[in-house]
Amino acid sequence: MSKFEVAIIMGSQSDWPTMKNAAEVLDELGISYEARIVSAHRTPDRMYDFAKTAKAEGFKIIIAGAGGAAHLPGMTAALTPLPVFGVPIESKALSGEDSLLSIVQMPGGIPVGTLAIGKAGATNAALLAAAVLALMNPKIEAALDTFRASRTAAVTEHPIDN
Ligand code: RP5
Repeated sequence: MSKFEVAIIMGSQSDWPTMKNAAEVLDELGISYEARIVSAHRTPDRMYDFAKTAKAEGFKIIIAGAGGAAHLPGMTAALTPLPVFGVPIESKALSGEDSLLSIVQMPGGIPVGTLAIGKAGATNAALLAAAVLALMNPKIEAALDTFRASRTAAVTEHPIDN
């Protein structure tokens, strides 16, 4: 069994600056994860092997980031019963709209929970994963409550000059 609760997968090393934001949130919440580069196009066999064994390995949730013709989240979702949250990477050519539409427009029956383009999406994918895990884990529930309370407390009532 994997000692990791969440798998963060991405299509390329170039996705890591975005996906790192998911990793940082999971770190802050004390949720174990493993980050892997798994490309639907360049390493399809690796993608297949990962997705087919992810549940048996003990992962509970997969966060998948990809850009451009972003097939990784959908193909992964087709191969595993685990929940898959997709993060559209902000591509250079089309600013991530290509990634977003590639990930979000899944056919009925194979869901990918699609987040926002870029950093916000990666951050929120981790928070969504935490919210699901919190249903079964009181420690994660408490960590998520603390995280949310700290973000609320950080919002000043009135704007200030920076
Ligand atoms: C996708 O192609 C990756 O997810 C990445 O966002 C995009 C570009 O990859 P690189 O050419 O930077 O490796 O598969």
